[in-house]
Amino acid sequence: MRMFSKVIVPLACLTITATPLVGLAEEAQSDGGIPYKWAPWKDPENPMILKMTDEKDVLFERRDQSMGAKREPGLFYPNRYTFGPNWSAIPTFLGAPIAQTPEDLKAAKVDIAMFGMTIGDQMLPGGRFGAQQMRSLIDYMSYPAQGEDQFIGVDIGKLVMADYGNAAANWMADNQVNLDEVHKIVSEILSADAIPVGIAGTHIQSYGFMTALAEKYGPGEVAIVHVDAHYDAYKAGAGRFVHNGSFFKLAVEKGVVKGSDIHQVGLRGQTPGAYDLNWMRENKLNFHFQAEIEKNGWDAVLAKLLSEVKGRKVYITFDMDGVDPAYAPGVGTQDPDGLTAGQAIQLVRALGIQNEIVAAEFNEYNPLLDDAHQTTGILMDRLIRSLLGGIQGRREGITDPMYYDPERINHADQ
Ligand SMILES: [Mn+2]
Repeated sequence: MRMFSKVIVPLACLTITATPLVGLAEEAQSDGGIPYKWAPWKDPENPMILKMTDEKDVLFERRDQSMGAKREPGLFYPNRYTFGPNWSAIPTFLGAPIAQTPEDLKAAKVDIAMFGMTIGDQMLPGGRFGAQQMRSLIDYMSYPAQGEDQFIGVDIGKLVMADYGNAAANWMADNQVNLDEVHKIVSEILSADAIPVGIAGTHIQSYGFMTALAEKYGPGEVAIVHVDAHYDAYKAGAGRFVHNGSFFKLAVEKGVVKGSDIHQVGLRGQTPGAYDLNWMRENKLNFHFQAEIEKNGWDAVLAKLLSEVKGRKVYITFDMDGVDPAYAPGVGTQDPDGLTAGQAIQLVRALGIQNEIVAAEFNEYNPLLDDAHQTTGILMDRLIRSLLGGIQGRREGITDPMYYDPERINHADQ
């Protein structure tokens, strides 16, 4: 069973309660809120639980593709031109061709399946628009899935990439219901032995990644590298089982991951307080606060982080607010200080070289708050490309995460 289903199935069982509601309808609700007779989303048996609707959510219904042109499984190239920027193309992630099903991914032996996420769970909302924005960046570097990494000198175009479309999100429902679709799409991509790279949306979706990875590999088999200003193991539910600042707490408590699998970097801001920091210690999270970077220097912290995860399968969950807002202003929860753009690029490249990357996502981008030059979006694009550079470098036999292309280090040596 999928982990999240375990959470919501009991709620669904409690939804056919028309008869008991009659008896309760006359009673004022204990919390002073809307009486049950006017609040079908409340469970009279448990005032802490919101009921989901009994109706099928049409937003998650998959289209019957047999109505379209017949085609064999494989990649679909939507564009007229072989080369050129996205303003002369039907926009896709990195200009990659389109895959719609796991069969497409398998038939084309896809390495990297990028998909957009559309959950809007941010403090300053707008993340749901990030995926489409990333396909349409006003950026010279939007050519079809290619480009030489200028640090290690490998061509990311050697990877077989696909744009796997978006994961839908019900923008009016509680965002917890949207996690099923993230779980399903990550699972589809994993079933095709491709690497899911989730783009945009908000950090709650990490829960759907972790449950899908736990199903495939077993809980505790994947190390998580978490770049963020925030620790995301907040004790308070804020009215929910899980939200974009608390998903690690639920994941550890439900046994989806072990605390010691979580490796955090860039933490700062006004939290955690003593209670949550103690929880992080008790559960053996590997956290690297910005304070550690300031005290010991980036190189030392990066080396420590890399040694912690060496030899492990890695899932990267990259919150754009982990980067200094000087480089990434378009986020939902801004916090001054943080990683530089260069440090962030180095980190994902090094992980791509050193580790078997089993999944990655780059989230919390809010295009409504980005600057006019889409600085945050363009950095996120470069982070994705740098990760792909590292992955391709590893495939070409590069083993040192600190490797640099000699031709790009010193022209005098040539
Ligand atoms: Mn976060």
